[in-house]
Amino acid sequence: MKRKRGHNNVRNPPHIEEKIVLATGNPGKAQEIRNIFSILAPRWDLVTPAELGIEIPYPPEQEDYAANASAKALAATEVSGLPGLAEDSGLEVDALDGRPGVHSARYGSDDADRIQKLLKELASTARRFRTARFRCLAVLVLPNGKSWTGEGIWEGVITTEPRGEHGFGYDPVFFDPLLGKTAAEMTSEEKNARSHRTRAFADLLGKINTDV
Ligand code: ITT
Repeated sequence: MKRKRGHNNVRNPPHIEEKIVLATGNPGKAQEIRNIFSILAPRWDLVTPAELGIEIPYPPEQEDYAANASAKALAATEVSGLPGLAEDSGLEVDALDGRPGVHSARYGSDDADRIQKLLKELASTARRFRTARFRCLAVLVLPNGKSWTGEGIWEGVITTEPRGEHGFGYDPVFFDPLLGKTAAEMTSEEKNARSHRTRAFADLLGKINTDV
């Protein structure tokens, strides 16, 4: 008998009534991802490990965003038995040959320390050479092992001092020339309309939707 495309259980994306574990320990990220999904896929039910009362043993960091995102999503799936959604992201500064990149979270002890360290490293770099981008790799893994990956980037310039109160991480020093604001000066709607994270999840959802 001929099998209908899209009716093979091994390949199907999560059912909309199924919970999906959002595998992140970063509250800023978690909030943004929930806001992004409320627009892109409002029927997906994202739950954090804390809400499920489980702990995810995150694997050691690797040199590769996709490998890190897959490892986080897979760990969430293995512990919960539910689909796991994760992303790995970072800030790539051209004058620093792409650093801190995949190691952005560990570049300093907290957000303020990371920003000060970055501004110090760039102290003698002229504005036109302060170009940078955020990169995000998003992964969804199903309990049967099937997975999809999406990628997004957001181009900008590193400022000489922090500006703005919103967002998290490097947002106060990441300036978007098209909007004329740092990411921390943007409303969450403005940031989510442009960010690497939105683009990565839109790319991921597009691949899932067309993988029938
Ligand atoms: P999880 O692994 O638990 O998700 P994490 O913060 O450790 O959280 P990453 O390893 O992916 O996540 O590190 C990403 C870092 O890159 C993050 O901690 C920020 O410092 C920075 N970053 C990524 N996206 C950002 C954004 O939208 N705004 C500001 N900084 C961002």
